[in-house]
Amino acid sequence: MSSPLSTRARVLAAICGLLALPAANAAWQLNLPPGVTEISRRAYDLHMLVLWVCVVVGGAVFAVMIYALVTFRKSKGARAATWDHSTTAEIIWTALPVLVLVFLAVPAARDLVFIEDTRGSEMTIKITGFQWKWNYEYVDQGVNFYSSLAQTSNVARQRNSGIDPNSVEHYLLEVDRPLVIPAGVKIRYLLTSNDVNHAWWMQPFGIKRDAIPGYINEGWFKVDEPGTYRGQCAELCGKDHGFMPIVVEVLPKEKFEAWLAEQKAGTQVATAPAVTSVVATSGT
Ligand SMILES: [Cu+2]
Repeated sequence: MSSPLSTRARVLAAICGLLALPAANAAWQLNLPPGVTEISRRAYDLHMLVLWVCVVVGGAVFAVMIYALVTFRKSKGARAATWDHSTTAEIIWTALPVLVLVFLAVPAARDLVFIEDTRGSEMTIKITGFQWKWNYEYVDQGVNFYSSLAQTSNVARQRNSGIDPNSVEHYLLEVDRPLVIPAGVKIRYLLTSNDVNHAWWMQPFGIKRDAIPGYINEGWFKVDEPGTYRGQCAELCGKDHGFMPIVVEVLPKEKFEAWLAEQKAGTQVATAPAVTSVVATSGT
């Protein structure tokens, strides 16, 4: 049995917990992050618009429902309605949702067209999914390389490695060679796969598109802020699906040009990948 004092203490703790909720929410990142591209920001704005429309519709429906429940109670003398059909009501409850959907379809269609419009891109990168790595080919520059899970993560993930994954920086979100792109440049990507379905998911860019063998999907992105951005394969593609992250390094244009020249000077064409890749051990 708990004493009144401990009950009071528990209530106090609960109140403190509730007060701490806003801070906790920030840590949980409950909402969709706005991302770093125009595409992701538009997706975020559309998401917020739809959310607020849902809030208004939900609020209105519940308000009418609660009003009806409270006002038309039998105990207050209300009688069941005698009519069973109202053309006016049917027109209203059909027309209103149609109007809401049309209102939402306009910005949604506009954003879809924007996302698909690859015109005016200055550079093309072909992205190919492999079990379990990515290949990046700078189509017009003749640069081509594979991007695999970083050794630090790969070693730590092995059974009995004795390494605490929490101690590994960017665990399972680090690669040996990131995709390097220039900031502020519209880049068109061609996406395909060499074996099974993968998906190139760069959440900060607002991109999640399938890489399908025999098909080429197309899209674009433009990142204004230099930095390192991380994503993952988002299509269950086999036993090492969780071990083929994506890292994109966005460099200022001059730095990118220098990097590109360096790549062209070096041995840029990668050799064919080993079937089992660098993650070819037991640890699944
Ligand atoms: Cu995959």
